[in-house]
Amino acid sequence: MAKKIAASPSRTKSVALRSSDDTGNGGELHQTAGGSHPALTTNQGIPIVDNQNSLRAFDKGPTLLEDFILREKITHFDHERIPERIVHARGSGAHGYFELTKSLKKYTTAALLSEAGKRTPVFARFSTVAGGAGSVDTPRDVRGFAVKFYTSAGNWDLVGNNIPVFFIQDAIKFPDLIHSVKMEPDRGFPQAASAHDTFWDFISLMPESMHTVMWAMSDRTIPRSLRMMEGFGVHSFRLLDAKGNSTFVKFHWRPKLGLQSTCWDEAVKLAGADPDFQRRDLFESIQRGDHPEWEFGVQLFTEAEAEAFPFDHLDPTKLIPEELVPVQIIGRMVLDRWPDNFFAETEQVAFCPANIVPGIDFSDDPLLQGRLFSYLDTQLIRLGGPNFHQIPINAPKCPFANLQRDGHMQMLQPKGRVNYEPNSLQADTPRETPTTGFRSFEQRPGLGAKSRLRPESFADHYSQARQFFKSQSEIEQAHIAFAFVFELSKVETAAVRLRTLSHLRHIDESLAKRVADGLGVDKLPPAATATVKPRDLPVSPALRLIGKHKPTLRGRTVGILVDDGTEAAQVSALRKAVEAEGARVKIVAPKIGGAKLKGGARLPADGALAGTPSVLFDAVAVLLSKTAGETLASEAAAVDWVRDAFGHLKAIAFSPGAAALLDAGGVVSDRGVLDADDVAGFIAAAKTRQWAREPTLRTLP
Ligand code: HDE
Repeated sequence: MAKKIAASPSRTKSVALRSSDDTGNGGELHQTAGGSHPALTTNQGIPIVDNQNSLRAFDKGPTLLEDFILREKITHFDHERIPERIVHARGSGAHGYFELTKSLKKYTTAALLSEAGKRTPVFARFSTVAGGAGSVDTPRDVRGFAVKFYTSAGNWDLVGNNIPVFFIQDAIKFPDLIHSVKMEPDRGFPQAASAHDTFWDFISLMPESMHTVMWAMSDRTIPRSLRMMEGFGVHSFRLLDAKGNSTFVKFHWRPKLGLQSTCWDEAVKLAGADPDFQRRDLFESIQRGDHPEWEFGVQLFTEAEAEAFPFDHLDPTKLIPEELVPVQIIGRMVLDRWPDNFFAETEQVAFCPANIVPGIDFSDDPLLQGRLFSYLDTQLIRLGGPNFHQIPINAPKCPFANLQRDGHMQMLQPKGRVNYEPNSLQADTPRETPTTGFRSFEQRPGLGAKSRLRPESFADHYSQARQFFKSQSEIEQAHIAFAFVFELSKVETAAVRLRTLSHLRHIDESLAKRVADGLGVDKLPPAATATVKPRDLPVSPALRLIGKHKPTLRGRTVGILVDDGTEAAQVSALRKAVEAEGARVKIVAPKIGGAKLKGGARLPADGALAGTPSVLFDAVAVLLSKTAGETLASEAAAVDWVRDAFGHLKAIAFSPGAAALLDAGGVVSDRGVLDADDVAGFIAAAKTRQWAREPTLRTLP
């Protein structure tokens, strides 16, 4: 016979306190070692006596169907997942506010854009596009940059990306694009990667994708942090004034910390070292009060100005260079609160470009027009019915009322007998607001034939791709060439590689040659057929990433490798200087318990060497005694630590005792490798990557 085991730790250790009314569980508190807790109940409010054992017919006997507590708990668990987003499944979000610093009253009636100083609550979600919800944070991928503004006139969703253009011109191609980049259907891999045959097969058959592909192969798609990337609304929108006059607008987000990307090798290693690298970075920065911030900018232009652009601004594969229409900064966004619950907020937030407020309107960009349909449709399947707007994260923070009723998961209990309009039976039913309600721009299009034709003004697929490449610095051009070689080297079908090269010839002949060389292609294929001959547009330095890097350590992290015998004074001098710059220090030691510094004090570690590679830091210091330096020179994790920091172009401060380890890691002297006593020199070097080092250690195409 089975021995009777105490059913529940909380039951055996606790004393149940009955509230005075004794009719429900609400007043019941259990006193446990941890303090007072509300009573554990079923979803029907029935107090649970034992949360450790299911109800069985007899000792070692079968479980009874009658156990409604077990069935409720397991059933709820079985239904805990909802379909993940078909794109942008992997994402991290946070609450904050938008503050208008410059009024656009002249152009728009939108309250959030007209009262300088006004703060509007926001929820922002950043995402990768291709990977599943459980995929890693650092693949090469476009990042989503979606912001829900809870304005006083309803919710406005600006659902953008971290690059200003898109792969396709017409919404009808979106399922094809996404199918091509996601896992291949027969084999179910690769996860979160564009480096495979189906993506490049599709792309190389879509000349319109070439401009965005250039961006995708640039370091923009391997950002260092979500706090260090730009955001773009991509499409043109309209601002409408009180008379209904329209001004076109493109929206921009600019990170306060400047732009920064990882090196490709670093991004790959980060995927293993910390799959949640960017989510953790966002979480930790908010938790410690170092609130991520972006400036909000607009490019404003009239219809007549748009007519004179050398491209069609309604084509989402084109951008408007800042040199042509400057970006005016009109506000800022600060993210200052992590969600209480990831699922309830970040997972259930439902963005929709069709959520727009009076004073803003859509343009006729055919991609935007398709999106206006897609997002509501996807939420119906993802969140299960038409009442998802009642989920707290999606509900407007201003009053909202209409006569829509019922449906799955209706949470509201409307009163009265009237659920139609017009009506006369109930005085408090909602009515139209003719003066302040949402109005569309009164467009009077000259009617052409109903057709499925692309406008001729969308036909130039190469000029802006060429402009982008020519506008990059040498380092960035080399990285783009490298990314093409890397991605195409993963493509098994030689014809697809050649077809891609045939497009690159229109963008830049030298780029095509470099990529061909990197792939081992001896003879370039003929250039692809171009409907419109590519033109040379003026170089636009604003398109550079490195140019937008700020020489700052703010928001960055410096890793210090220590071991027994490390000089305490050296650690504290460095820590002081790094923290004074607004950066953090993390101590890494062979053991998590830390190291016994010279003089005897133990310095606890933030990470153990084996699990805390240098890819997690922006700059590093190796502060070791001679004995420790020599011992660690034969420890692979330590050798990799310094080799990678050097290879990823980071500043390295070192104590003389670290020499043997630096030698083992192939670290050679350059302007970014500094004596730890030169604290000022190290801080200056740590504010940027050591670009001059790159050609000495990596063969770039
Ligand atoms: Fe999306 N996109 N998209 N997209 N998109 C979705 O909506 C879609 C496009 C973007 O953090 C889906 O709620 C179509 C451009 C972001 O929750 C879906 C087309 C841009 C997010 C959808 C596009 C975006 C999405 C999937 C071509 C940048 C994540 C889940 C017409 C301007 C939002 C969801 C979040 C999400 C459709 C193109 C950005 C399926 C049909 C262009 C940031 O509705």
